[in-house]
Amino acid sequence: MRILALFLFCFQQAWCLNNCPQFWVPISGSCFALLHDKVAWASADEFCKDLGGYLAEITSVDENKGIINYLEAKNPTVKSVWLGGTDILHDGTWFWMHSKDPITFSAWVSGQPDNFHGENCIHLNRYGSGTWGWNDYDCKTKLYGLCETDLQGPEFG
Ligand SMILES: [Ca+2]
Ligand SMILES: [Ca+2]
Repeated sequence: MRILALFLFCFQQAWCLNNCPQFWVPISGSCFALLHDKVAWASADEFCKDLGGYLAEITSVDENKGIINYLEAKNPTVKSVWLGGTDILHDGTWFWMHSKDPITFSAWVSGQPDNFHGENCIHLNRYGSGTWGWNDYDCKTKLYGLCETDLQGPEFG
């Protein structure tokens, strides 16, 4: 009975949502997983959806930092990942594909986005100096996809 009460109480409380699915890691109030295969942006988007998530939508400096720390600590050979941002509808108007929200927080590297030869998809990239930043890139380029999904409630037996 107590368990049931806790479950019902937790059901509508955001602070009760503190679990990530297996193989996903909690970062800045959300869950993330890295695809271990390099694919084009649209394919990465599909894989993330099939896994119950979506391509990562970075909406704060803390989230951006947390993801960079995770990549450097756990996947040091991965220097570039697809994010869920695109300007595929209108060049220069950037939005997140899953939420459809306009991109307000951004971490573009200096000089980007430049729409070089018509680039419409955002990746998080580590540059030679070790600096991380966003760049608009050719959506057909094959990169690792970074998936995101929401925190989930505790499991009751
Ligand atoms: Ca563009
Ligand atoms: Ca670019």
